[in-house]
Amino acid sequence: MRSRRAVRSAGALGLLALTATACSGEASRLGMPEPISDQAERMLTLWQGSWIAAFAVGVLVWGLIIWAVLFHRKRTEDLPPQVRYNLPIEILYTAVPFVIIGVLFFFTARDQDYVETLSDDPAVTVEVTGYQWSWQFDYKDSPAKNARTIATVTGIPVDPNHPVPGGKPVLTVPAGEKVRIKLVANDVIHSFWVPALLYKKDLMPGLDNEFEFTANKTGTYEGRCAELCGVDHSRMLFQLRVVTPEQYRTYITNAQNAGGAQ
Ligand SMILES: [Cu+2]
Repeated sequence: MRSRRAVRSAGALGLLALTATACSGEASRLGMPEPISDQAERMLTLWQGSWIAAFAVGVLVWGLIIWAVLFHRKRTEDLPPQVRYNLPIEILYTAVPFVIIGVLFFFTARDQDYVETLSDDPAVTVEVTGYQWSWQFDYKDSPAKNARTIATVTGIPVDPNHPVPGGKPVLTVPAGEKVRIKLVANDVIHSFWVPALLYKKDLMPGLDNEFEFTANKTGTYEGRCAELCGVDHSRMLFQLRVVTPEQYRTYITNAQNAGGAQ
């Protein structure tokens, strides 16, 4: 009787810890950075939901183990009743994992669809070219293939141990507007990664990758190449700067006045 109570309070404690974790900001992100786009928020929710599902399965399994340890210990030298199989239980533990996989698959497919959706008319299109070992950001007047470049930012490799202020190329985008990122590589495979977007995508020679996001927090966020692309891979640093739409228009106008390049 006492051990049954112990199991119950252990379970309650576990649930309490889980709830407390889920309610306190940073811990509730379970290792993810603070999301700064609509798409990133969706990714975070998927991540948290997957962990809750995993914890639920974990609690059930730990509970069964503890129950077996406490209530089915060896008490005598007699063999316990030998049973071959229990059909309902066999069916249950074959079917339940499929149900779990089905649920995880459903939410993953739904959210991947949302995150990978491309609109017909993004407010801003930037062609991002990765090269050994930096980035070029070409602001385009439309997402079309033959679009005109209206401004360009070309980066140089950064010393990751001694980054100088202003040394990283900056990708400037407006908050609250759809931004299309077209990913281009002409030498080797790179990967565009801004941790705060909770997203990364490869830049592959000969393959035109693209994605969209809508930033919802202004600020400056670090970005880097996430594909080992050669000896100076670690120098492929950049920054994503999210500004207000007004600041963005001013930025682009100034860049255009400066000859479309800076
Ligand atoms: Cu790279």
